[in-house]
Amino acid sequence: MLEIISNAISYTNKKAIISNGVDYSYAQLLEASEQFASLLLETDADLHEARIGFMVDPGFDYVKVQWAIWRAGGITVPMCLTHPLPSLQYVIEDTEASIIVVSPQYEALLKDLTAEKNIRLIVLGDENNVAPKTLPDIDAKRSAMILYTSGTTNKPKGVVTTHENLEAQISTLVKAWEWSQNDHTICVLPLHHVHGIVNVVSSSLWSGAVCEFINGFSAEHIFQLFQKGAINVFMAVPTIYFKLITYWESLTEAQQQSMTECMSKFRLMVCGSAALPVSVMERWKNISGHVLLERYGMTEIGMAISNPYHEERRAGYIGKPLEGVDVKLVNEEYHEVKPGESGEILVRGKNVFKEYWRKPEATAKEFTADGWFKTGDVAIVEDGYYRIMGRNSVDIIKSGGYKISALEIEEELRKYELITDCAVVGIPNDEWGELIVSAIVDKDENINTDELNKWLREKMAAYKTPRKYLIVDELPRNAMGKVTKNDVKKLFES
Ligand code: MCA
Ligand code: AMP
Repeated sequence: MLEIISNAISYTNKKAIISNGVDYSYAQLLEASEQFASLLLETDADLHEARIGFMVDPGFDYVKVQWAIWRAGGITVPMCLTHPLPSLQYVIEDTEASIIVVSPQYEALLKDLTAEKNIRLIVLGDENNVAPKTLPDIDAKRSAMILYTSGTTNKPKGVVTTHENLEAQISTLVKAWEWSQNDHTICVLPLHHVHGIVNVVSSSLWSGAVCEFINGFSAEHIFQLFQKGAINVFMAVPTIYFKLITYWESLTEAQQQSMTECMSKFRLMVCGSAALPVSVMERWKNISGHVLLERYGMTEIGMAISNPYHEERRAGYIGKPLEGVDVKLVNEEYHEVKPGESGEILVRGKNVFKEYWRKPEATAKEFTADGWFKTGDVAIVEDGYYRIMGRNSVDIIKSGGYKISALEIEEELRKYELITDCAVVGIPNDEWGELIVSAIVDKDENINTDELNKWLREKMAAYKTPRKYLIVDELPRNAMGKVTKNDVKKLFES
């Protein structure tokens, strides 16, 4: 039996989830996911790794559907709730999803597409009651989840993780950060990425803890829930801590004091997905009394490096390799660097994903001959602590904790009639980490960038669209004619 399910059986009467103000026990989660698994199966005994897309709001229903897919032998394909139709269609077509499950408000968006492609569409709330079936026994080596991640190719790739990968990723964190049944966390992150799915929801439910949900980010709502006094574990990206600090600063002195007091009782506060600026870490310590625990991860590997739970959490560093995760730094020839030298982070272990979905060449390219995964991130080790120095590719941007491919945005922009050429880069920004910006060549000089952005938002998620445009006569290029992205960044400095 899958470990997350057998664990849940041992907590049956405990509270598992709070969503929309309603409490749900582990027993309810087990029963509802068994029932839904039976519905997914219809007359089959096993979904045999069919890809099941789902677009379900964070909360009890999300976990019910996720566990049901796993228990019925399918692969979960969580879809982003804010993606426009073309991005969703890409995921649905690429995975060849055979069933799509949606919260009612997403039905209209996907109805025509699913009908046209003959995909079974299940709208939550409309499902018929079916008799519980005997569920298949799932081998941990089977594929469990596909998440889409942007990389150095223009279209996002599906990252396939097995149950064994997920179990390794979760159990390592549960041990390192000492999750227990007494914990109560809140999920404020989107649930189509590892941070929310593995670090928050799965780790808490694996441990018998309570996972509370809010739908969409709101600093005010988060602080209101903190003040109830039950939440003791919090995880977020640097942008969220930045936004919480800004909100806290807008409160009266009495409100600030009361917030500070309630946060001082927390057990743990973690930050990751992008570099945590030392200034944010220090301001948060003044506000909450907590030294944020910064850790480093990636969709393909879950978490790999983390500051310690008990020992020093060093500002500006991502910490030390987690138990069960092998890490080394290498030079361009993939030879290990000397101590004190910087190199690309390579990772090996049960946490490392199985493959990019139906992309054997891309998969092979990202691994060394002896099985180490190439992260593309460059780091250095100082006193045993890893520090991120940068990334191998300028075409990868991290904004608000989201990984975004400059190439994907450029490809879309070039389809806009009035654009002759363009170059997308990320420029440093205190709040977002990096801000996406684009230089565009507009021969006729009549591009209205508001119109352009409106057009782009119909094609891709709002968080992927440039915040600023600069119209230029030509893009900076080197002698070979290649656009020099560092010079494009400089254009925005001036
Ligand atoms: C939203 N906006 C952005 C971004 N996101 N602008 C720049 N960069 C972004 N990433 C813009 C919207 O377009 C909108 O602009 C305005 O901000 C408000 O949008 P809204 O959606 O309301 O934003 P928000 O709700 O304030 O969201 C901010 C957020 C969100 C909560 C920080 O970006 C977020 O949830 N980020 C977390 C992503 C995450 O989970 N990453 C983990 C990946 P306008 O008003 O003009 O429309 S997993 C990972 O990285 C690995 C495994 C790891 O290590 O964890
Ligand atoms: P994703 O593919 O969305 O999972 O993003 C993974 C990337 O996020 C990594 O390759 C890093 O570049 C970045 N990242 C995650 N955590 C950190 C961190 N603590 N500091 C700096 N970069 C990070």
